[in-house]
Amino acid sequence: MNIVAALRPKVRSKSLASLALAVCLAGLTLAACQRSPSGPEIVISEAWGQPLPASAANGAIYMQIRNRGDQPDTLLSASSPVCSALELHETEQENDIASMHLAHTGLPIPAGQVVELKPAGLHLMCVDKQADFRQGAAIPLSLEFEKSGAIALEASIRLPP
Ligand SMILES: [Cu+2]
Repeated sequence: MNIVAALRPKVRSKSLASLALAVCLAGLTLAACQRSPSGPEIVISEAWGQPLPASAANGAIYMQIRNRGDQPDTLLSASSPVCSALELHETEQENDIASMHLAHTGLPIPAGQVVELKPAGLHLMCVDKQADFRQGAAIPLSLEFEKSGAIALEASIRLPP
């Protein structure tokens, strides 16, 4: 009896994670072995920033951070080769005056949810930008998550949707 046949009765009654493990034990695919059966799965989409005059010192970047996994994760920090710092900011509205402050602690990304960085809310602030935020430009970013590690992406500079 080979190992796949031996495992089959158990696999039928269990989850996909067990199936992945069975495939892993059978040595059929390396990819199945490297994927943990559960955890966060971060997908970042629609990263963008508004076009700005070249003289503007800072530029805001927005995006949707989705966690398709079954465990929470936390955005710890962000960086870009074209920003002196890439800070997580939160905009607050008080008496018709908008002000920004640094969000000091990490940003939780709960399992199965989407955290939206958008105008008048959370954003990443490219401080002392060295890139021109002209329409059509792409700004390289790297976001560091507690469990998922670093995720690289580009934000496109365009008009608001
Ligand atoms: Cu800001």
